[in-house]
Amino acid sequence: MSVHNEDIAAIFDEMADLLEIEDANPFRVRAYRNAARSVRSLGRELAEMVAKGEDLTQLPGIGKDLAAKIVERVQTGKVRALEKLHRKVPASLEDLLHIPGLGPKRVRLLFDELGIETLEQLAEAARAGRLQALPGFGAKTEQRIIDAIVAHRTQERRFLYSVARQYAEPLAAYLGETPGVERVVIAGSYRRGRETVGDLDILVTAVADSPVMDRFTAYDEVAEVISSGTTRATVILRSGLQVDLRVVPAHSLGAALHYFTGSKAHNIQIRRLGQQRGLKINEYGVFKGEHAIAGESEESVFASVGLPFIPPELRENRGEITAAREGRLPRLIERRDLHGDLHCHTRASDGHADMETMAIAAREAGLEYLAITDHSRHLSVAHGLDEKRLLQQIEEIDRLNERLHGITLLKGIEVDILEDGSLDLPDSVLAQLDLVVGAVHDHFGLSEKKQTARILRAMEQKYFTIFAHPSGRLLLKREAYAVDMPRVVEAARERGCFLELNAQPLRLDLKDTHCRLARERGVLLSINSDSHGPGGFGNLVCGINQARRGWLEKDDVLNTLPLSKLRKRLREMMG
Ligand code: DGT
Ligand code: CA
Ligand code: CA
Repeated sequence: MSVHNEDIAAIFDEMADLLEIEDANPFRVRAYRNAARSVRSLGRELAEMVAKGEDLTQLPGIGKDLAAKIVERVQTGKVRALEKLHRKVPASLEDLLHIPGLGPKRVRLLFDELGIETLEQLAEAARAGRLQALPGFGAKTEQRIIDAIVAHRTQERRFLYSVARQYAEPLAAYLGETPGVERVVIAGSYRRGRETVGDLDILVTAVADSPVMDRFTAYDEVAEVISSGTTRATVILRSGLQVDLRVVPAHSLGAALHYFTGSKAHNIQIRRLGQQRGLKINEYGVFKGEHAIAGESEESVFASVGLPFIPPELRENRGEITAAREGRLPRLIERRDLHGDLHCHTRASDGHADMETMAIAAREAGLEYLAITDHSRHLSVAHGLDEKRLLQQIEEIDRLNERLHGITLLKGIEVDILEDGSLDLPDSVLAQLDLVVGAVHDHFGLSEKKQTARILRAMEQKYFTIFAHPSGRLLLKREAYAVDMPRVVEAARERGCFLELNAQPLRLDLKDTHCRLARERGVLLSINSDSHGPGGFGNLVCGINQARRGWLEKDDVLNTLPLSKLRKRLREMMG
């Protein structure tokens, strides 16, 4: 088991963070920070020094106590003092420390008073104005925290899933062509289908003398080799994307796959279950004493703690383990379950293709129906349709449907929700459509109360069918507008209308947790490509990823209905 200096430095940093949250003696905290810095600047591997029995206390910043922890880490693979701290302080609290203005004391307070453990929860609480109730937090602090979270997110350089995929798949294929390589799997957040990924974590099984490491570092997209050893290497691609590669023995693949797929929070829970059964679970296998009892497949790892296989998308420690134990895991939706797409654009507004081209592309994507939903007049930058042009388009769709085979076009519009919550076109014309997709395209800065009221009012309109990209966010670019999403979900339930899961990689809007909320409240989602050209239907798979992360099953999604049933459902809704 190779231990690198960075592993040890990271442990010391982590311990310093956790001790600070615990309000420990500042001298102790500083000792850990100094040690981390010292370890990082060493010219040689600590593991090697340990193996040779050298005296570590000779190193700057390393006393007897810290030297013992290094030895413990190298020889046993763990540090008991860190595990003890983790039992007291949730690991995600460390992330909160990276927000300027949030010191350990405040992090502790947020956790104790509001149960905030993650940046996500912090952002939500701040936007909801709940921080102001805490001593020492005012409206200004709250705003600063929101801004800082935004800055922090863009700073840590993440890649859209769809971007990462462009680099990941060719690299995986390249590695797969190496002599002696048996399997290549991209694990980590990528395998969990997260909307953005920080880096790629690739696992490979190979015969002993496979040149896979050399081939990896020689890959022509590699800009920098950060580290490379016999079983692990890290490179930065020219794109800036970091890739971690690990070569694991075939009999450990399941254990490694489970470990490196994460999430960390999920892994910790699984390991805990193992501990309760006297098992040690790590990236090498599941061990009873010295004896490996599982680890070749992921199924065997789950089975060792009495669980069925949990799909990667669910592994976020959001109740999937309990659900698995109780046999309540969802049967996740798949791409082939989609029968149609209810949101796309043509040249009539801001699309790049005509209606027929879009229809044929949708048919080739295996769809049975496609709703044409160009923009409405208020969105003048997109050359939105007024009443007259929309009526012409309706006629054009009728004519086209007579000619087309294997695909049916539905009549729709992406109508602007105006500032007061009214719709951009009159009922008299909306009544002639199969469906009406409503969207917010301006006044993003309204207060949460006003924005929510605006949306709720729009949803009450007689011909409102689907609320498009409900939060308005653009990943890594623009935060969601302030809106009370649980209220919106509730209103959709009462009104019997639908919410969109916009599948554009930059949107993926609704986000996973809100998809799940909608499912729990019985509100159907429509997974729409929002295509602006014939290539757009390929994005549906990104929407499916997101839906799976939101625990959605086929029956939770409107456009899994075959056309006849969809029509019936829409007619009921449109009165
Ligand atoms: P990312 O890259 O930020 O999008 O997210 P992940 O989930 O891919 O995280 P990454 O690349 O840091 O690590 C990959 C997986 O390895 C992670 O999901 C779980 C596992 N892992 C990494 N560090 C730890 C750790 O300290 N403890 C445990 N239990 N698992 C870890
Ligand atoms: Ca990763
Ligand atoms: Ca990684």
